[in-house]
This record gives sequence, structure tokens and C-alpha cells, in this order.
Amino acid sequence: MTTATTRHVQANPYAWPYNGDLRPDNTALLVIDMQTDFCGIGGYVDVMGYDIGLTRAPIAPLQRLLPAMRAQGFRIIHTREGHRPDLADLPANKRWRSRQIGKDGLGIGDAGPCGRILVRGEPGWELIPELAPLPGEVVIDKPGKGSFYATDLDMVLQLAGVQNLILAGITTDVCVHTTMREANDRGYECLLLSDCTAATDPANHQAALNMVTMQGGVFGAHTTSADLLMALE
Ligand code: C5J
Repeated sequence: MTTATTRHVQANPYAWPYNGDLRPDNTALLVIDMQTDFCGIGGYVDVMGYDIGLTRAPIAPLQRLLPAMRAQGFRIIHTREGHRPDLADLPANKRWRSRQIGKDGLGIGDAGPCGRILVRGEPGWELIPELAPLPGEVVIDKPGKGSFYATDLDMVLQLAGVQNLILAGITTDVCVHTTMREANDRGYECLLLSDCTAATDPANHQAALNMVTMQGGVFGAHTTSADLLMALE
């Protein structure tokens, strides 16, 4: 008779995953939208006048976490938010709203310092070199804030047998949270890494963490990359 071993990460509000079934072959790390447009000079977030020092904060912890998870065989998946060059997949209200805050009225689809903002193939849309995917790692292109909407992410995860999803990237209150909610509704057991995520407003980052912990962990749990690494030792 074989005895199943369990492994938990210290997390808030519960030791994650709920069933202790944490293995490289059933768990993926999703690195969301670490693109120049969200954390580089001249990118979309910079053009909007937000502090890219905030959205760059996850880079260093992710640079420590990624090699450790890769070494243990965990699946790493990256996402990029962006639109077709002809903007056929850009809702008019998304474009209009993005132009309300950008310097000189620049919004999604317009030519900015890093090329056309959030348009596929443009320099600003690229993943930042510090966190470049390794060959063989899946990159999901998404037109929306959530990583499941209008993408094949669910199919990729299902075919790989993934049950647990660890979420990192930017921004905590927008694309990370939308993705976590989408994943949670699909039955994935989710863990958000508080130091490997960031928002354009620190209060929103904290609020997004707090939301996760309500109702016994309504969307899953959150922890730090240090606690995750300790559990993986
Ligand atoms: C935003 C994102 N904030 N990646 N996108 O528009 O969170």
C-alpha cells in the first residue's frame, strides 16, 4: 500500500493547497503581463502617469522564484495583454477609456514612445527581457484583463493535468485578480504571490489581497515567494 504525501504552503487564510496535493505535475505558475507596456519606461503605465517603480517591484522576487520552480519541473506559463494590429479585438469603450488618462490623450492602439500601445508585435507589448520565457514555456496572448477570456489557457491547463495555479505578475487589482476569479470559478486551486504581484496603487494591491481572504478564502489564498520557496525545499 502506498501512502500519499502531502505538502502545504503557509498562506493566508489557509495552508495551501486545501488538499495538500502540491506537485510539479499538477501545479503551474502563471506570470501575468510582465510587459514593457506595464512596467517599462515609455510603456502604457508610464504614459498614464503611474509609478513604474511599483509595477517593477515583482521583477526581483520573480527572478529568484522562476529558476527554483523551473529546477523542480513546475510548468511556467506567461501571458501578454494586447490587441491585433487592426484593433478588431479592441472594444470601443476600452479604447475610449484608455485615452482619458494617457499623456496627450494617448490610449490603447495609439503610437507612444514604445510603439503602438498594447498592440501585438510592438516593442511595448513584449515581455520584459528580465523575465523572458524559456524555450518551450507557453505564452498566452489575451485581448482582455482575464487570462481565460478568448484564449486557450483552460485547454492548455486541462491537457497538462493542472489543478493548482500560482499567480504572479501585474496588476494585482486588474489582470491578476480577474484571472484569479476566472480560474477559481473553473475549479482551479489558486495561490496569489503578494511580493510577485503589484498594482499602480499600493492601497489597491492590499485591497486585492484582502479580498482573497474573505469567506474562508473566497478566491484561494495568498502568500509570499519566500514562503512558497520554503515549502518547496
Ligand atoms: C491593466 C493588467 N491594468 N495587466 N492590465 O490594464 O493588469
